[in-house]
Amino acid sequence: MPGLFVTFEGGEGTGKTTQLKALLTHLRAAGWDAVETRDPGGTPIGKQIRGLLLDPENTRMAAASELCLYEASRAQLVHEVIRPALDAGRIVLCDRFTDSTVAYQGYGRGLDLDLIARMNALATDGLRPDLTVLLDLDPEAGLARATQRATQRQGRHDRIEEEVLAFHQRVRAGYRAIAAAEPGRVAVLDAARGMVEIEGDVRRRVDELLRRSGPPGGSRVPASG
Ligand code: T5A
Repeated sequence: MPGLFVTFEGGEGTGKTTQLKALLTHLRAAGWDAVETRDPGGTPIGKQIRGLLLDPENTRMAAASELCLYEASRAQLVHEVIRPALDAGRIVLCDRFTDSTVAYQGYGRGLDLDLIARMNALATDGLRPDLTVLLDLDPEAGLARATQRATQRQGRHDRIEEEVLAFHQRVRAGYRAIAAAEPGRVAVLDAARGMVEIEGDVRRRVDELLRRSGPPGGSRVPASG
């Protein structure tokens, strides 16, 4: 039996990583065999590509190069991590996936949406999430959170975070268009609320999906193990 594939999407600082980790803890505590990964990244090759993509010094990167790099990292991630885990019946939680490319490179950069759909299909071999949690937040609020975190860590914004506000607003509009086109897959959650409230919403969606589709094969950790 195949596993279950859940992705977390949204603009900068919307709380994807926070919510993914909370769900992972919840699922593992309940005895599910769940793994986490992220896009771009998640593999040794993907980590190198992520470094290139987010380095704020790479100001001259062409939009087409950017698109190819995101897809290259994703192809490796699906091949090396996601597909094997799903085939083993595990629950996979992924921080960003194909919708990010539609929102950022499609709506944000203005690249052709049909081309992006074909490249996403190539990179994923047609794999689609069972559920996508879309954390929706005003980009100004999200960027403020990202800035606060960067200041705490004495770091700086990455290359994409440094884009102008209008870019991030187009990304948000892109995500909303994706959700409107696929309401069955994409759950839109108001990310301006407190972390615990959002966490409850995410759990309810995932628990409902597990009930509806039945447990993914092999995901339940045996009582003896
Ligand atoms: N990208 C990615 C593309 O352009 N195309 C693609 O195809 C893909 C896959 C990746 C970048 O690449 C772009 C998008 C990105 O710009 P990333 O690090 O994976 O970079 O993504 P980011 O959005 O940059 O991740 P962040 O870590 O900045 O944001 P998160 O994960 O959404 O937010 P999180 O959980 O780290 O929280 C941020 C801060 O807010 C606080 C947290 O404690 C933290 O300090 N917070 C809250 N504060 C108040 N209320 C809440 N509800 C909060 N939830 C979290």
